[in-house]
Formats: sequence, structure tokens, C-alpha cells
Amino acid sequence: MSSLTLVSFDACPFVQRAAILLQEQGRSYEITYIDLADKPDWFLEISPNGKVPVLEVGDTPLFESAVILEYLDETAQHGQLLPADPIERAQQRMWIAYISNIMSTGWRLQAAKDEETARALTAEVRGHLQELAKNLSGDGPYWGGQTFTMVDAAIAPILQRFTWAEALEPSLGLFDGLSRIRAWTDALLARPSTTASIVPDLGQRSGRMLHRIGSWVARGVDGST
Ligand SMILES: N[C@@H](CCC(=O)N[C@@H](CS)C(=O)NCC(=O)O)C(=O)O
Repeated sequence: MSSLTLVSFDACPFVQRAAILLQEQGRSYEITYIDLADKPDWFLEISPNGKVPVLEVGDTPLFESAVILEYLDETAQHGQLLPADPIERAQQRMWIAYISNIMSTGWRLQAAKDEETARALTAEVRGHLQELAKNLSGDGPYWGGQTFTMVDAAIAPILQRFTWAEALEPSLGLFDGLSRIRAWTDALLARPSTTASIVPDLGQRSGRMLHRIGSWVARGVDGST
């Protein structure tokens, strides 16, 4: 089996998707952290978009988090997450693509520099969460019911960031009236794979980083440390 190295920026939710799946699979892997503000040449050679994550499988670099998730699933020793049925597989892929769009909107919300923009983006995010709620399995706590799925691995990082944003600015009401999404979030954040997929204190560190870039949501954070 080839060695696995995840090229990471510690605050990146797209990297975290891959880390969650690696943790769920119990696979051993290395992490190499890079500074996105000063990307090393070796990284730009293996990442055409200049983005993390990259998963190095031996000497072969793979980029795009959703593709990395599928590679990891296809090479799992046991317990593949994507279903065998082609329609069900396609459905999980389509919701993962939908969630990737929410991640982009979610980042713009966290980084928004004024209240009006932050609230408009919150409304947009909440619309997407309502759409997801309509499609959540009835018997929870996960996307498909009792069993953790690829969709769960793909969404946990952004739901975690929404809880951090909500803690910084409760008036956003990101989860208001969305009890099923909140219960799903709680179940995902309680999984050891989610805890192990990030560096300790990432919530506080993200708050400080957002403060330093002028985020309205994080305006009250002490960004000095
Ligand atoms: N579609 C990509 C998005 C990855 C992405 O946006 N990564 C960000 C960090 S969270 C990045 O590397 N940004 C660096 C840049 O754009 O210069 C994926 O799913 O892997």
C-alpha cells in the first residue's frame, strides 16, 4: 500500500473532509502543513490551482477534496461509504457538490466585512440548510440514517464552522428553526474522527484569523495572539 501524505493548511475545511475520512478509516497518513500566503514551489508543482488539499499517494498527487474522498473510499480495506447502487452513488455525489457550494458561501459569510453582507449571506446559507433538511433521512442522526456516509464526511467541516460563527455572533441565528440540521451537526461534531481531523483550538484560532482580516462576525475577538 502506498504512503499517504495530506498537504494541508490547518484551517481549511476542504482538507478537513479528507482528514475525517482518513480518521474514519483508521488509515495511517502524514500531514504536511503549508503557508497559503507563501506557497512553496514544490506545492505549486503538484497543485495546478494552488489549492489544498493535495493527497500524495506515494509519488502521485491528487487534488480536489471530493475526488480525494472518492479515492480514499475506493481504496478502503473494508466498509466503503459510497453505496453500490449507481443512483444512490450519484445522489451522494450530487449532494457533496451542493455542499461544496455552501462551503464557498459559508467562507464569504465568515469573512464578510460588514453586517449587511454577513446577514444576506446568512440568509443564503440558511436557504441551503433548509434544502438539506428536506432531504435528510427521517431516522437520523446522519444523512442517510443510522450510518455515517460520505455526505456526512463532506459536510462536517462547514457545519462545524457554522457553530463557531454562531458562537461569535448568536444573532445570526444560523440554526434557528433548523432543529434537524442542528441535531445532525451535533452528531457529526461528537464523532472522534471530527475531533481528530483538526488541530486543537482551531475554533479560537479561526476566530483570531477572521478578526485579523476584518470579519464582521469576528469583530469582537481579541486578534492579538
Ligand atoms: N474545490 C477545492 C477547494 C479547495 C480550496 O478552496 N482550498 C483553499 C483553502 S480552504 C485554498 O487552498 N486556497 C488557496 C488559494 O486559493 O490560493 C477542493 O474541494 O479541494
